[in-house]
Amino acid sequence: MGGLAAATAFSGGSVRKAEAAAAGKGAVEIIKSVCTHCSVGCTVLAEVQNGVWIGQEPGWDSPFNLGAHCAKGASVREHAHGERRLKYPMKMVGGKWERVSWETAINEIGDKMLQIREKSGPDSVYWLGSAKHNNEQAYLVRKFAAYWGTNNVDHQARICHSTTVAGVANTWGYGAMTNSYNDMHNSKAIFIIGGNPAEAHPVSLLHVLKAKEQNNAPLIVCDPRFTRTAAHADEYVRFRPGTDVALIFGILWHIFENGWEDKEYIRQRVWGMDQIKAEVAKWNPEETERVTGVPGSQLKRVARLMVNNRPGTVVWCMGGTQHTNGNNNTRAYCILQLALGNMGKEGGGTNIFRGHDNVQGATDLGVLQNTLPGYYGLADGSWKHWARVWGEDYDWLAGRFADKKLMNADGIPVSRWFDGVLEAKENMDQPDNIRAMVFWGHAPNSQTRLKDMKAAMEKLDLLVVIDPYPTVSAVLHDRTDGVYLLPAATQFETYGSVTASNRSLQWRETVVKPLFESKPDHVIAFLLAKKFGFEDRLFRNIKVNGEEPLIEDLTREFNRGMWTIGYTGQSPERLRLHMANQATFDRTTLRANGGPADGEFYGLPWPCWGTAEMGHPGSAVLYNVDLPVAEGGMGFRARFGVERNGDNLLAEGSWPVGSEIEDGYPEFTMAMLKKLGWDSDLTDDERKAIEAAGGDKCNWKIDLSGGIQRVAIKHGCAPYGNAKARTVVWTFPDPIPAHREPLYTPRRDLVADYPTYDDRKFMRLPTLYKSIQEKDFAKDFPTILTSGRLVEYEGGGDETRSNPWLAELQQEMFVEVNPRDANNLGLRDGEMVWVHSPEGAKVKVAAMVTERVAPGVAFMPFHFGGHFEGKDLRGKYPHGADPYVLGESSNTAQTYGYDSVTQMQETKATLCRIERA
Ligand SMILES: Nc1nc2c(c(=O)[nH]1)N[C@H]1C(S)=C(S)[C@@H](COP(=O)(O)OP(=O)(O)OC[C@H]3O[C@@H](n4cnc5c(=O)[nH]c(N)nc54)[C@H](O)[C@@H]3O)O[C@H]1N2
Ligand SMILES: Nc1nc2c(c(=O)[nH]1)N[C@H]1C(S)=C(S)[C@@H](COP(=O)(O)OP(=O)(O)OC[C@H]3O[C@@H](n4cnc5c(=O)[nH]c(N)nc54)[C@H](O)[C@@H]3O)O[C@H]1N2
Ligand code: SF4
Ligand SMILES: [Mo]
Repeated sequence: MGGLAAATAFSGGSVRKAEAAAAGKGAVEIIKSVCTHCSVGCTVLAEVQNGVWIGQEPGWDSPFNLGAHCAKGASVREHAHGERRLKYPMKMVGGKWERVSWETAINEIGDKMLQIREKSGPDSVYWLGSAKHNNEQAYLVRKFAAYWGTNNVDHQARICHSTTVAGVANTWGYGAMTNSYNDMHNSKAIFIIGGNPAEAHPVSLLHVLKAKEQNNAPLIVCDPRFTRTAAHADEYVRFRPGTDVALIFGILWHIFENGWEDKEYIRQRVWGMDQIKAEVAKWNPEETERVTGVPGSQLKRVARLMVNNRPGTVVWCMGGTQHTNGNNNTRAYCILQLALGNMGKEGGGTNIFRGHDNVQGATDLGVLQNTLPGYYGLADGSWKHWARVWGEDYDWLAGRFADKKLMNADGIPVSRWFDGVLEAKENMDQPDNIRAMVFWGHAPNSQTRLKDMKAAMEKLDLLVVIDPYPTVSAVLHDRTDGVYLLPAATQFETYGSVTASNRSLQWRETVVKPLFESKPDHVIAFLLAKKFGFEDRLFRNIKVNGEEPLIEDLTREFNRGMWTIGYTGQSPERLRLHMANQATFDRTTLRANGGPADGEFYGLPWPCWGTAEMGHPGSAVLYNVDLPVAEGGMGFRARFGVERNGDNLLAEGSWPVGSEIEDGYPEFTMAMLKKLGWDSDLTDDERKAIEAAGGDKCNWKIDLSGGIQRVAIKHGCAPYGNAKARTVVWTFPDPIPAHREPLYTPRRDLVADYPTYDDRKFMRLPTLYKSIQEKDFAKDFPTILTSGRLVEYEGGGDETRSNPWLAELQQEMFVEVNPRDANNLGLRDGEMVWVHSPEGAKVKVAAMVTERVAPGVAFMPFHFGGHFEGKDLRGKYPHGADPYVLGESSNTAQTYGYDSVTQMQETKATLCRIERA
C-alpha cells in the first residue's frame, strides 16, 4: 500500500530517497499535503513510517511550487510534531492551569454559553473562526454560528483582505485574485504595491522573476520600505504610508494627460471612467508629490513603463488594504488596470496575493459577519437558499436568532470584538455585550489596541481558545478563572480541501493521526453541537463516524449551495484526481495537457460552474472574453443593475467568444431562459428544482439543480451576465476613491484638504474617525509607524515561534529606524527603545538602524508576543507550551482606525514616539 502511494505521488530523485528510507524498518508512505502557512499553496510530500512523520520534501510536480519551499514550508513537520503544542484541554482555576478531560471542558463551556444565551441572547457569544481551517471546517464553523443564532462570527480576512473583497467585488463582480501566480509568466510588466512577496509569499517570486527574466518585464515596486522585494525592482517608488490613492491617481494623471488609456476597452467594458478622469485631473505632479512625496518625473516613468508593456499585472497586498480608506485603495488599483485595458487578459489582471493558506476558502465559505457561504448577503432570500441546501426549516433557524432584524444585520467584526465587550450596552445595536469569546484558530496579537483587548478579556465571562497552541490569548490577560484551552489538531492530522490565492482548490490527505489529545476542528464542532442539542440538524446531510463528521459529505454539501461563485463543480473526487496528476498540468496556463484531467485547470479555480458531472474546467483568468464560458471565459459580472442615470451598465460590443448573445446581458433567470426560448433545454428534474425555487423568478444563484447555469453555458453565456466594470461605487462612502489622511497623521497641513470621515455607527458599534483626527498628536508622536511581516514567522507567531527551526532565525523583536532618526535620538543599532503610542501604550524592543525605512518612518514586525509593555509573561503559559521566542507585540502600540466599509483595522499608518529605554 505504502509503496503504491509512493509510486503515484513521486517522480524523479525523491523516489530513491523514499526507498532508501524504506529499507530501514517498514515501508515509508508518501502522503501529499499542502503547506499550512501562506496562500501560495505549496505541496508538501510527507514521509510517514509506522504512523510517524519522519521526513518531508517539497512537491516537485505541483505547478505552484515546482519543488520549492520557503523556510516555513520546509519545516512544517515541526509544526505537527510540535513539542511546544498544547497537548490536552486545560482550564484556568484560581490563576493556575489545570488539565481537564474533553468531556469536562465541553460540558462546562457549553453550560456557561447556554446560560449566557439565556440571559443575554445568542449574540453575546462570539465565534471567531479561522483561515487555518480547511474549506469543510470553515463551512461548518459558519453553519454552526448560524445554528447557534448569531452573525457574530468572523475570521482573519476581516483584518487582511476585507477591503480588497469589498472594493474589487464592487468593481467587477468577484472579490478575488483574478489571475494566478503562474499567469505572471505572461506579464509584460509587474507592478507591486504594498506587498513584499519575497518575505510573505516567497515561492511566488519564482513566477515573478520568470517574467522579469523571460519577458524582460520591468518590475515596479511601490512601498514605503525598501523591502527584499524592492531589492529586485527596476523601479522602486518610495512613498509615504497611507497615500496609495494619491499615488495611483498621480500615475493615472500621466496616462490621461497623454491619452494613453485604452479607449476602446473602456467604451466596451467600463462604466464611470469620465468621472474618474475628472477627479484624477486634480492629482497633477505637484499635488501628488505634496501628498505622497514622490516626484512627478518618477511617476511619469512608471506610467510609461505600464503603458508600453501591456498587458502588465498589478499585485497588491496588505500595504494597500489595512487603512481607514483601504476600500478606496483597492478600487484605485482596479481603476489603473481598467484604464490600461489589462483586465481579463493573460499576463494582466489584479494579482491580489491572499494571506493565509486558506483565507481565500474561509472567505468564500462565508466565515464572516456580513455574509453566508458563497457571499450570499444577510437577507431572507439567502437564508432561505441555505435552509434549502441544509434541509432546514427556515422558521426554526430564524427562531435561533435574537430576532429577524439581527438575523439580517451585520455582526461585530473581529477587529472590534473587544469593543463589543467594552462599549456601553446602550450604544450598541444588539441586546447585550459580548460575554463569551471563542478564538477558534486566531491569534489575539494580530489585532490592534491590545491594551483594550486585555481589558475586554478580563471583563468576559468566558474565554475559549481552540488552537494547536495556547497562543497569546492564554497569557495576555490577568484572569484567574473562566479560560479554557482546547487542543486543535493541525491540518496535517486531518484532510480536506484548501483554496490557494488563485482560487484553485487542492486536497490534503491525513499525514498522521491527531497527536496528543488534540482533535480536528470538525470533531470539536460536532462535540459542541451535541452539547447544544442541534447535532442532528447540523449534520442532517453529513455522515458522522463516532464523533467525526465525514469531510467529503461537507464538501458535497457546500457544492450543492455555492452557485454564486461556482464552488459547485469541485467534488472531492475531481480534486483528488488533480492532486494525483499534478504533473500533467501546464505550469503557466495551469491547464492539463492530456491525462485524466485533460483540458481542466489545476484545482478547478472558481468559478467552476454547474455540477461536477457537467465537467466545467474551472476559470484560470477571470473576465477573459477570449475563451468560451464552457472553457473558463466570462465578461464582467452584471451585479449592479442594467442602467445608471441613463447609462448602459451592460457590456457593449464585447462578449465571451462563442456567445449566442452578441452583446451585454443581465444575469440569468428562469424568465430570461423562457424569453430566449432556451428553457426547452432544461431536463424535467431541473425544471422541478427551478419550480421549487420560485419558478420564473428563480435565478442562477438559487437553482439547486444547476440547470440555469448549464443551459446558459450551453449557449455560450456566463450565468451571471455580461456587464461593464464600474469605477464609481455609488453605494460606498467615497463613490470615487478618495485620498484621506490617516487618523494619526504627521501632516497636519493636509488634514483640511483631505479630512477623514465623520464619526458614525455601523456594524453594531460607534466608530470614530474625525474625533481622533481632529487632535494633533504629531507634536508628541512625530514618527510614522507601519508594520508587517518577516519571512520566518507567521501572523501572531505562536506556531512559528514554537518551531525550533524558525525560532532560531529571528530571536528578537525590533523596530526599524532610519539612521538619521537614530542619530538624532542618540541611538545605536541593537539598543533597546520604548515605542510609545498616542493611545498611551508602549512596547520595549531593540532598535534596528537601517536605511530600509525613510527618515520619519518606523517599522515593526507583528509576529511577536508574550511580552507586554516590558514585562515577560513566559511564566503564564501552560507548562511546556511556551513558544521558544517571545517578544513585544507591535499591536500593543498600534492604534484605533477602521475602514469605512469593512472595519479593516489600520495597521499600516499610525504615529509613535521612539525613546531610548
Ligand atoms: N500590526 C499588524 N497586525 C496585523 C497585520 C499587519 O500587517 N500588521 N496583518 C493582519 C493580517 S493580514 C492577518 S491575516 C492577521 C494574521 O493573524 P492571525 O491569523 O491571527 O495569526 P496566526 O498566529 O497565524 O493565527 C492563526 C492561529 O491558528 C492556529 N491554527 C493553525 N492551524 C490550525 C487548525 O487547524 N485549527 C485551529 N483551530 N487552529 C489552527 C495557529 O496556531 C494560530 O494560533 O494579522 C493581522 N494583524
Ligand atoms: N512570512 C510570512 N508570510 C506570510 C504571512 C506571515 O505572517 N509571515 N502572512 C500571510 C498573510 S496573512 C498575508 S495577508 C500576507 C501579507 O503579505 P504582505 O502584504 O506582502 O506583507 P506586509 O509585510 O504586511 O506588507 C507589505 C508591505 O506593505 C508596505 N506598506 C506599509 N504601509 C504602506 C502603505 O501605506 N501603502 C503601501 N502601498 N504599502 C505599505 C510595508 O512596508 C510592507 O513592505 O502574507 C502572508 N504570508
Ligand atoms: S509559506 Fe507559502 S511560500 Fe512558503 S512553503 Fe508555505 S505555501 Fe510555500
Ligand atoms: Mo492576512
